[in-house]
Amino acid sequence: PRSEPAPGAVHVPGWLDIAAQRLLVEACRAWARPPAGMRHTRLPGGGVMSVQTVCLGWHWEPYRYVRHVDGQAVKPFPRWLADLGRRAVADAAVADAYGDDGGYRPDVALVNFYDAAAKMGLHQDRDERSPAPVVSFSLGDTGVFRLGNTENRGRPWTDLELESGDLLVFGGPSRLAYHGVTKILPGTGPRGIGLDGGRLNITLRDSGLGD
Ligand code: MD3
Ligand code: FE
Repeated sequence: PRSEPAPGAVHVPGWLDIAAQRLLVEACRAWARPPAGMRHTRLPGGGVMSVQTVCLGWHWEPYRYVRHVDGQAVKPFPRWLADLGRRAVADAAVADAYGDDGGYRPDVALVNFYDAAAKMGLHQDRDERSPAPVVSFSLGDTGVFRLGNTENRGRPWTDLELESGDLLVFGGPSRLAYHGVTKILPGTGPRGIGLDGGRLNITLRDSGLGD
């Protein structure tokens, strides 16, 4: 089952089976540990995000990518995660924006953890210097995801529930759409993936910064 909630945005429910979800949760647990572990991102305006984030490959420091956080090197972006992202883009059949020479080559992952009260306001992801798609994997409790338009934070938007195991790929015209997470539905995640409450989301991106 595949749906296209907006041009270039592809949703594949249940793309990750329970075994794959369990492996990703286990990987997130290791990535979350210090040094350069999971934290609430501080915004330049003084706010603090309710979501907690750990970055691989490059660290997202609003609003740019850097290699270090608190003086510690960012954890590496593993090859197996790039391979998973390539399979995801191929299965979703979204143009990878690289032409025919090898496919999607992400070098950054942002891992977001949402407790029952966490939200993410509508925003655009404009800090990557590449037109390549963003790949998102959802794990644990269901999140209500709002996909807006490319012009502003207002309507039209489409709300969709992202469940554990779902794949979303944002390419083409959707790449610069406003989007956010309006709420988490506690107690909806599956048993057996090693996540006891809350929602994890992993996004893969190409920073466009090279090595
Ligand atoms: C649509 N994360 O980390 S993932 C983010 O569920 C972020 O944690 C949300 O937005 C989360 O920046 C949403 C889905 C997603 C990610 C990137 C997009 C949707 C997108 C970029 C463009 C359009
Ligand atoms: Fe985003």
